[in-house]
Amino acid sequence: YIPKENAQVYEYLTRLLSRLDKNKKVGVLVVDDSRVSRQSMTALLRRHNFITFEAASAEQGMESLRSHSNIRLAIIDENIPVMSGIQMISELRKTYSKEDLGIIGISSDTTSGLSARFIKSGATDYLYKPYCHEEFFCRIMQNVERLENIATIRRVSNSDYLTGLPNRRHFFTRVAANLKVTPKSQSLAIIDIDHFKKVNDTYGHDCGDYTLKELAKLVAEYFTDYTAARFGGEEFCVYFSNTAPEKVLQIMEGFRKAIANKVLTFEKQSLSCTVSIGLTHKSRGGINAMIRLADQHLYIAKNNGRNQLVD
Ligand code: GH3
Ligand code: MG
Ligand code: MG
Ligand code: MG
Repeated sequence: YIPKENAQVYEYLTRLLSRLDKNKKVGVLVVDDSRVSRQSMTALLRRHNFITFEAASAEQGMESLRSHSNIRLAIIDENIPVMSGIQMISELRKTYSKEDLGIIGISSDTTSGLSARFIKSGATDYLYKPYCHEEFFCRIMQNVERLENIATIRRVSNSDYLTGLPNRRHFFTRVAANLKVTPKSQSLAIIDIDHFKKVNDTYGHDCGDYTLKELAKLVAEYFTDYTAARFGGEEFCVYFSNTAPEKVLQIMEGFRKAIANKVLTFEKQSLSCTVSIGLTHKSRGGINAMIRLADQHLYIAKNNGRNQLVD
């Protein structure tokens, strides 16, 4: 129960509760050879709802990271057997970037400039023993929030604000990654809404936005197994790899018909629209060459009367 009378207290407690709720998904690994030290940290972490993992050595810690993908943060003691904490951090950074894993180095040795060496080896923070509980949590929360901010930036920069679909940037990154593994076959389709300007002119810009969002939903549903994005304005694109050209053609024709048969309702008005599609399977010259070809095919589809696909 949160008392509503004091608005400031209410806001603070609500924020705290939502924080505790989010922590339930965050795994924290504690690497320390001293069981007492480990357990005092995990007990504190669990009090704030974190999922905790313990390791007594670098090797155990690495194994734990490999088998638990929910670990976002590792607290690593400098003084552990075989490999030092600093060596372990350097080793981990070969696999886990600072964007994916926060690392807090911890030590009771305050004399040797260890904090600088922690940071240089790839730690995102450090903490000296003995620590007070408040500082412990400040360090933890700062790291967790930094990772959340990175996740938000990633999500926002890869999705289209209006429709929520992946955007052009995401599309190019995904396709470039796929090109590295040299797929056997590739196809690219550009979908352009016919006379979309008329939708805006006749029903208003809000209706235009609504139409784009509804079509984007269909794009997302229809192409879940492929890479689809809002390419810009009223255009969408889909990339297929290792899919037979005949199958791609069939899928795209199916999509064109589904749009033509779809009736949308906006403020009690019914409307429908059609799309023209330019498709290509020729991948010599990379993605940009494919886009050029698909665009040429789209242009032909428009000139031939729209609501059709040109391959
Ligand atoms: P065509 O069949 O030749 O493609 O005709 P068109 O009207 O669809 O093409 P044109 O390129 O002339 O116009 C595209 C229109 O799309 C113009 C622009 O206002 C509209 N548009 C682009 N992005 C958005 C958006 O985010 N929201 C809305 N409401 N309209 C948009
Ligand atoms: Mg130790
Ligand atoms: Mg267009
Ligand atoms: Mg158009």
